[in-house]
Amino acid sequence: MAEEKIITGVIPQFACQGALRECAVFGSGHINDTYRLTFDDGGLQRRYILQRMNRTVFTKPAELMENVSGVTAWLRRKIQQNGGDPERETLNLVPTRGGSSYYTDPEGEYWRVYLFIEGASCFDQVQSDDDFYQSAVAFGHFQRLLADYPAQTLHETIARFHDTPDRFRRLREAAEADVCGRAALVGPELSFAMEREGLAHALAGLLENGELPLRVTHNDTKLNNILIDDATGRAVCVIDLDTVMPGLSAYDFGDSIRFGASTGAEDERDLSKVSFDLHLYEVYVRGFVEGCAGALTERELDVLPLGAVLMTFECGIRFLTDYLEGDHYFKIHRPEHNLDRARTQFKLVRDMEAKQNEMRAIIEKYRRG
Ligand code: ADP
Ligand code: GN1
Ligand code: MG
Repeated sequence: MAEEKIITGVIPQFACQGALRECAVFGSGHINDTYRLTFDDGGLQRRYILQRMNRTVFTKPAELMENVSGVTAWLRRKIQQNGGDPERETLNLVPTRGGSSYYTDPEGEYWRVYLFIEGASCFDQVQSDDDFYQSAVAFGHFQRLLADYPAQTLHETIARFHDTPDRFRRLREAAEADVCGRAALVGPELSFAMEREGLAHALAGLLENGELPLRVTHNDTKLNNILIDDATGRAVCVIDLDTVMPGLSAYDFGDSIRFGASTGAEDERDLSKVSFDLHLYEVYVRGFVEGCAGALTERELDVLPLGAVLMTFECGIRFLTDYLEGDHYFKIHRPEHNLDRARTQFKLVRDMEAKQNEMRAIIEKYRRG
């Protein structure tokens, strides 16, 4: 059971139904603190997800929750129109008893509650080709459902989130400042990154010159941000909507590949186990192109392989920066966790660079749908 003050101070603020039976730490996200709540409602079990939003990462909770409310209401409507189940196919916020989408506790922590999506699971690594294919269809479909969302109403919840040139600049500054005295420990990793300044700029330029359209994207499309139905094996729901913002389709595609098409875990210490799996990449391309159902331009399809390298590189840069700055952003569970994570990402970047021709050929194979 979690801390007493969550049970007595936070949970009663929300309009959950029944009597609380259990509050347990849940999931493996790197950002928020997540709990699974179990209630007994006259013999009926009701479960919810309670989250303490990370207030260092998300500094404007009202804006963040406005995005989440807007996007989930939009998805709800679309799912209803398509004859789906809106209680399972999108996140559903449970308001506070005062009718707000979130609660601020006396210590200034921000909390929210979602209905728990039953009978579905999240995976930290691909278990079967079909799971990965399903996640690809779902993320593609998600993008299509939001294609006509009024993007100008979305707040930028994290400024410059996928601005890779800016991430690159911040890594250089972190290495120069070297506040923890760790720069000397990461010479090869820093050189690897510094040799690739051109890569950091590759997609940003295409957006600036109008070659790529700005879309509403999820921006954090890793496999464990999708729920797969235990009974049917189909993707049920896209979760973790904190970073839904205008972005490039290549970001969403790329981030999924980064995480899911690796033969090893994101934090694997034995790098011989980490490589980029072209077969899984192909599985994802097939699903994503299908899910987007013709919504992507030819140019967007061209740059998907670049998106994969770039998102992997960017994530490696972010982990390395956090390691140099003293691990204040991503949750860590061991001292060199962020460095281990940076190393897997850079190993994947190298492997993807070597396989760019094959990656492009696979796009050609599926681009006509
Ligand atoms: P983080 O930003 O920390 O990654 P997430 O919103 O992704 O937080 O939630 C963390 C984990 O909690 C997910 O990977 C998933 O396992 C679980 N989870 C989140 N929302 C739900 C939900 N509505 N129903 C069931 N499980 C959920
Ligand atoms: C974080 O929240 P989570 O664990 O789904 C991060 C992503 C990174 C990812 C790396 C808001 O995702 O950008 O790609 O870790 N989310 C945020 O695993 O920074
Ligand atoms: Mg998550």
